[in-house]
Amino acid sequence: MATDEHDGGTELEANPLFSAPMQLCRPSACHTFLEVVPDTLRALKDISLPIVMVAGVGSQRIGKSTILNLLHSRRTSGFGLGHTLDAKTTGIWVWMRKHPKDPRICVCLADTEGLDTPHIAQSYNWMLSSLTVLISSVFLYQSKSTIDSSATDRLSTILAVSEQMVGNDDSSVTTKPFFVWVLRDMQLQMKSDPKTEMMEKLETGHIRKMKRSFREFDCFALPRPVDKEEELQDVEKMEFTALKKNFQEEFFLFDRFVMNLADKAPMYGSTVVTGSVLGELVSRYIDAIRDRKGLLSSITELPSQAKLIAQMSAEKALKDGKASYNKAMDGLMPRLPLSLSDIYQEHHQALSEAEKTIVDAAVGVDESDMQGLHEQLRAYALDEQSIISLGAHDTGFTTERQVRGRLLPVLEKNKELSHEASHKLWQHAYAQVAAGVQASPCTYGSVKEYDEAVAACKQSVMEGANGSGTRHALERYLAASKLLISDRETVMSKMFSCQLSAVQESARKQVEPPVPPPTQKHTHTHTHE
Ligand SMILES: Nc1nc2c(ncn2[C@@H]2O[C@H](COP(=O)(O)OP(=O)(O)OP(=O)(O)O)[C@@H](O)[C@H]2O)c(=O)[nH]1
Ligand SMILES: [Mg+2]
Repeated sequence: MATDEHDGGTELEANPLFSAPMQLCRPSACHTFLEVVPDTLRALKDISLPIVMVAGVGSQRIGKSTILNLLHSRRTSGFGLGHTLDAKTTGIWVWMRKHPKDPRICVCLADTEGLDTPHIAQSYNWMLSSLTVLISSVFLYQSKSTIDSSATDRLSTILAVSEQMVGNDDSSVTTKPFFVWVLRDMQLQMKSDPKTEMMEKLETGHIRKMKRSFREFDCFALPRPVDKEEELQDVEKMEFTALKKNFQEEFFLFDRFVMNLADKAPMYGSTVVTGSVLGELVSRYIDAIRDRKGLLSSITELPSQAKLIAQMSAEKALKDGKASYNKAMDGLMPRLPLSLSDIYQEHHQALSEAEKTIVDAAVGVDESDMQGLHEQLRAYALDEQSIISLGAHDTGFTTERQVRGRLLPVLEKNKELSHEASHKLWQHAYAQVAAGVQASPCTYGSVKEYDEAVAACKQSVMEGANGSGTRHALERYLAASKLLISDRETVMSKMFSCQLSAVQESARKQVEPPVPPPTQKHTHTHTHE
């Protein structure tokens, strides 16, 4: 082992995690929850090099610890021995080694408790393996000889629980793990390559879920390490070289394959995963299991795997449905202002897309729960009462106050933009009429003339706004326009004062005697008197 400071040799050699496996998490006293082991967290904190975790998960007593021991140091002993009176692995154990090709990377072999121990609660197993998915870079899922439906269903549950553990925390590990299905005790010749066989056995729903949780997946088959049944009991006492030749050969390939996958440290946000980051992650996920209300905390009460999957799937489907609706509404914002009926149509379209999303995402959800999901989605977008009100007043905005739901901010923005647009449009068109009102003498000979000018102006503006979102807003704007009322009053008062002066004039004429016409000078020319 290199001991220079540069590759962390001295630091690593002194670290207890390199000399023997240590338990990272252990079961709580009642074996229903997990808790971290403080000594291991302390030892982890001293590792400042990037850590790549290679974890083995699967049924009990199928050789998980053995294979991880071989990956660590070609020895059959290590994990599952010497550190506990019970030979079986409980919780998660970790054991570090340097990467064979890059000594600046620590490969952390993680051994986990078997998944189908009879007296252990299913929920405990799901938590344990889901936690392992979240902290590992290479996830070795092991089963005996075949890929059967119970193993695929169990994997599906594990992935669903791990999605719950992450929740909406987008600062979780950004590099997804690589999934390897390891078939143990493979005796038969496979029809095609293991990955193809695996993909054929997996249902579309499983593959979809795996794609969300893993960066890639593959399958590897390993033969039995020894021939005779009785020899199996002693595998852990045997040297690697004493195991069957074909096992040794396949193991070499497996080892190379795994170490190639483990040559890059995962990232946690923008930080590389070191010992302290790993410790922090483990603690955080365990806290999430213990503290999170809702579905995760009810895992322990759920009667069956199918029920759990259905509940998780329903929750995820609703979340996806809401996201789909939100996306459509966000896309609508730059197109505002629109008429209310256009918005309502877009809302309907978005809702039906979101409902399709829910149908696609909800797996194993029964019909009544499905109906509940659709109702929740509709209430989220726009509550029932508002839909009725909106339908009745399709052209007005009088019902906005009754609207609740995700549509509300769209309507509010639309109202604001419509108002602004209407204001500008009308100001421009009305400018000439307004000038006429202010002119002295008033351009309009009567209020009727003014009303006709306003009506013509309204019509031209309405024609211009026809089909656009401003039309209804414009109508409302004009109906409520104080400017028009005050201008009309101005015209009226001008008319009134004109008429008044006319009346006064005529009255004055009646009271005062008519001014006699100027007398004419007559020149009488008497020709003959
Ligand atoms: N059939 C079979 N048995 C194996 C294999 N490797 C080891 N064993 C034997 O299976 C028994 C259990 O081995 P472990 O490596 O402790 O298995 P495990 O899966 O870690 O067991 P748990 O921790 O109890 O879940 C031991 O007796 C091993 O000798 C294998 O590839 N095939
Ligand atoms: Mg074990």
